[in-house]
Amino acid sequence: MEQTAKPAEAPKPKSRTMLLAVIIVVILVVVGVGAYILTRGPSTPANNGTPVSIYDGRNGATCSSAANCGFSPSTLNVKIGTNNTVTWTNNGAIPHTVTSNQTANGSLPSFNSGSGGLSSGQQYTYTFTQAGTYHYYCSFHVWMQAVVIVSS
Ligand SMILES: [Cu+2]
Repeated sequence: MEQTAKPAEAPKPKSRTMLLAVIIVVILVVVGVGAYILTRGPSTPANNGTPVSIYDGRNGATCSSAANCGFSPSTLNVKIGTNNTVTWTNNGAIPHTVTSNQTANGSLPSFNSGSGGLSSGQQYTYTFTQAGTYHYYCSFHVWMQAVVIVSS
């Protein structure tokens, strides 16, 4: 009776396996906490300037005329150094823009929330630093028009 002797298996050091397990757990915890911090978002709105609400959906139509959608207040008075940072919030259902009307505003500084528009719930903030009457509109729905009157 001949049996090949099994090669002696090297005993696995238990402490090494434990260490590996601990390292893996630590990595998972760090990644989990990191992902939580990155995805929870700010607890308070980032933009809290003088508020203007963008609305739509009135009279059963999303935004077919000035009767359905617009900016509220449609005329806003602000004073430089007091409340000249304005935050628009899209409280409507569809995207809108906040776009200065340079034809009406002439050489006054321009502002624009971006060509892609603000989705529902998104905000745009602009600080007025020069006195004047600023006409603006939504580039998607040009009948949405409003004014910010800035005094020094
Ligand atoms: Cu619009």
